[in-house]
Amino acid sequence: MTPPTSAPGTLITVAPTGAESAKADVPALPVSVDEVVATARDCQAVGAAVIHLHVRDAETRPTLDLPRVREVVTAVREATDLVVQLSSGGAVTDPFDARLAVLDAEPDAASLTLGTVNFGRDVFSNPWDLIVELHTQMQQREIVPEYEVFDLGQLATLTRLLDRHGPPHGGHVHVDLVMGVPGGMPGTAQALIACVGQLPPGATFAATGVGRTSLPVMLAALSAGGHLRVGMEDTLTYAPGEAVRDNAQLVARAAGLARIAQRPPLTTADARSLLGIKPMEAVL
Ligand code: KMH
Ligand code: ZN
Repeated sequence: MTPPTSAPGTLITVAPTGAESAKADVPALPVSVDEVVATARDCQAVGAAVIHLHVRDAETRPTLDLPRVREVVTAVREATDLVVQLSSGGAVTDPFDARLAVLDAEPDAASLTLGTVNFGRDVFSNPWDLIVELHTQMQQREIVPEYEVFDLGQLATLTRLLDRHGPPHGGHVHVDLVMGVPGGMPGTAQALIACVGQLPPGATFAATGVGRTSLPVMLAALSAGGHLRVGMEDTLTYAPGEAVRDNAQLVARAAGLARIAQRPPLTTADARSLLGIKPMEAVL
């Protein structure tokens, strides 16, 4: 495909929490409802348009408990205009039925990983039947998927999925390349360009570089016309020897680089239009 090099602006997604880091190890990680809302507000103020949410329980552990998930979705919607994207990936230990059930919380969008991948010493399991179930349930519930790709071959799965089961709700295909996970593709410009060449026609992409691949992936994505995902789910070190202060610090850096690339951060309204998500006033 032709890379979308003339993309007018940059969609910035913040992934503030994830399921992997412990609050005890990373005190700045937002885990309570109040902390997630504060981070969401701060990140929107410096350029984020989408929030990718993993929810924690009162003991700070990752949870897919539906009332808790709904509480966080509602709180973020009340405090911000951000597109609310729930993780359907959860933690590597989460069962498939609980991962599917997060769709009951009626987010604007949800992540949908396109294949099983080694995840450090764990396995992030995403068999074909689960992929199809998530895709078709999101079509029926009018939830926009963000297709998460950890390896090149998962883009072939995306093409097969769209061929067999039709386009996602909203009609637009948006992919997030999650790079640098130990077990997945490396966080390099070469790997990113290989993926861009395999995107379905008309698709947009964002890229996320885990850990120390954050900056090279961000720069490669901007130069290839892509969008950005940053946050403490993926990156805990701002510079060698310097811990990330908070999610807004990462979003502000991404927004600054996007402006230097003359592709400034998209507003939340523009992000909804790009992704095929209904306007905010239609959600509330
Ligand atoms: N926590 C990882 C095992 C997603 O949010 O959809 C999976 C993940 C992907 O973070
Ligand atoms: Zn995630």
